[in-house]
Amino acid sequence: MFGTGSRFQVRSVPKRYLGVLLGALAAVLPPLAAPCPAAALPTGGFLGTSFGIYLTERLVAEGFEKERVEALLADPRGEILKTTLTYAIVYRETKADYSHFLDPDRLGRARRFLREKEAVLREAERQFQVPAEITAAILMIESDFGNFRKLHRTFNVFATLVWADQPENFETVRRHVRKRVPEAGDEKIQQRAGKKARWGYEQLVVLLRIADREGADPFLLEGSWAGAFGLPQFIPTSYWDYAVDGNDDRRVDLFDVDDAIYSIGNYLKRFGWKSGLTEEKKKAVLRRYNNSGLYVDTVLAAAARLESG
Ligand SMILES: [Ca+2]
Repeated sequence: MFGTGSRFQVRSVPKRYLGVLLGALAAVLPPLAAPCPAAALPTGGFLGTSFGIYLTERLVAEGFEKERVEALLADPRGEILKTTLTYAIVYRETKADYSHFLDPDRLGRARRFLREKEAVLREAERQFQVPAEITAAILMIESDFGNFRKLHRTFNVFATLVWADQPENFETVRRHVRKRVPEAGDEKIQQRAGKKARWGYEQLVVLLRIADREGADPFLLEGSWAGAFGLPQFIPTSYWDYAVDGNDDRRVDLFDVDDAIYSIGNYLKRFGWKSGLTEEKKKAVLRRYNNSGLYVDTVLAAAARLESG
């Protein structure tokens, strides 16, 4: 599911010259007047940092081999993500605008998708009773049928959430959160950071189990700043519990369209979707996919337009 690539590659990064260069600059430049220079977020791996030690202890206690964990945390691709710190710790309720999903271009792409994948969609509909148009609407909104950019390493998203709950990182976390939510108080930030860290750690553990099962490099899985990945934008626990193999290649790859179609059907069925549901029951099941009334209304509106041709 992660594409190809060797596991745990370690590349040397010539950072040792940077300190020399900065030292030379400091000698010739006057002191800067910046009142509070921003602490740089960790990059280049976590091994040897207090966060790395903390995460190693927890993952080893979880049953992962120490050598494997240390190799993972030594990987230079490990970094703390600014976007996740800024957006994922404290939410600001916004009225997400989904109306652009109902524009003719997108609906045209959805109609083409329904034609091109008709056989798979109808077979999935038979198995899970989720109409093809609902599946197409979800794929359209979640990832535009895969025409989205993979932005963030999923491992780093969850590592960031765990890192953000370390007391020594609080000042940094607060600065990033307040860029987006200036009124967020310390107590709220701490409380949210704790909650997100518990959730992020659970996701990180499942991500590593998925990587083990699929024989894949966990750093190659990429997705949103919130940790969702693949065409249907599942998080690791949703992948683990509900993703299924739709093309019978014995792999569950949410970047594969057939697997994505079947996984959405399986997810919704497991949360109670069946044929003949009332509109209210449909909404309740779809809220289990994304807990937003606007999202649910947009899925149903898009599906209704697709059904009408
Ligand atoms: Ca498959």
